Amino acid sequence: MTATTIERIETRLVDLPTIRPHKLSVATMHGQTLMLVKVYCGDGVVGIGEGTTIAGMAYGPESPEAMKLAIDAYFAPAMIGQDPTRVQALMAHLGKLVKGNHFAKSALETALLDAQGKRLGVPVSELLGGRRRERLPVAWTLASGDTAKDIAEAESMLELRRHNVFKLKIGAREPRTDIRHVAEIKKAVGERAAVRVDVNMAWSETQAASAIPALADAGCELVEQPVASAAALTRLMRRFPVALMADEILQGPESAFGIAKNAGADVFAVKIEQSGGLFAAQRVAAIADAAGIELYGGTMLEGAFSTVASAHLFASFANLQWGTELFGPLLITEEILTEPLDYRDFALTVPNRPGLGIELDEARVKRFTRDGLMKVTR
Ligand code: MUC
Ligand code: MG
Repeated sequence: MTATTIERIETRLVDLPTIRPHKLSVATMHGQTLMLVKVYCGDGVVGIGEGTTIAGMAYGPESPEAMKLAIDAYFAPAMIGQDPTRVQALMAHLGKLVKGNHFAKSALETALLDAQGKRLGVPVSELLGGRRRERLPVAWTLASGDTAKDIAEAESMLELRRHNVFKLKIGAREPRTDIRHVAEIKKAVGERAAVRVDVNMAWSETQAASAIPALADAGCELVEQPVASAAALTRLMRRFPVALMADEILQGPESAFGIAKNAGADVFAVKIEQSGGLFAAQRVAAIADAAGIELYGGTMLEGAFSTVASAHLFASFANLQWGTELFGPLLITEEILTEPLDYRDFALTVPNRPGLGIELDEARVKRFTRDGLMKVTR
């Protein structure tokens, strides 16, 4: 392979509206901001990565703006002149220079893998060990905040054959009100769809202990991150006839090991950004497999680039017992790709072209890009 180096890195913020308000226990989203990063290499190959958060900084410590700043000021200067083909070595080098910043690292690693796949003529899934499946089941989140609207949305998703697994965002209201909401939705969809909930850490341990049995009685099959701490989640384990899933407490391989060691979850929601990149997320999955913990492909409500990067990774997992929730691009009103992703028959098709296998529609994205395109060059 001819030697090449990284010549230029560009970042930009793209503000896109959502199809409806998306209500979580931590915030209500009306739009989504994508931090897109382009890595230009000397051999003419360009890789694209994405960093996205949920409701700015309401969900976690990073924001799209902070990712952009971290890349412009710290990561990019350290990457210029480096070999982009040694992805893991370069990411390890950056890991020594910059602590934390998992989301920014995930965006950069995605861009490097996209570039390397294009360079070698293989999809990113093949750089991760090879895909084991071409299509991934995709859950949809019902989060309008209104039971009747959520039921109508679920019905239309079933009619379209787009989703038959629904995750309900609860935790902002009294548990009693939320339980009624879940029961009504499950009653409406019946056996046609699975219903799960995500509490986003809103409950105390005692609230969780009294609400989870009622959720199980209502037909809910999975409860995601009901409480904030790993210790409390561990104490809730094995007490209810419903699976418990870790999300926010899963911040990469070390935390995964800590939870697995204590049998602290039935399921891991693996997210590439929260894990600190695709390789870190792969290690999280390996820990889960070794511990007998089941796997679910999570999302940060990402746009197409991070969604597809996640899809390449999840397609390579040995186990993916709970499917995925890679619906982020469908929550956004605008198409940012030259060719839309293929969502049908309750699944997403993993692109099969080199790299991520998707192409940014530059003209379209330009309309939504915040002013000021920052360039860091040699
Ligand atoms: C989360 O907490 O899992 C995933 C789906 C959704 O609606 O929010 C996200 C984040
Ligand atoms: Mg969650």
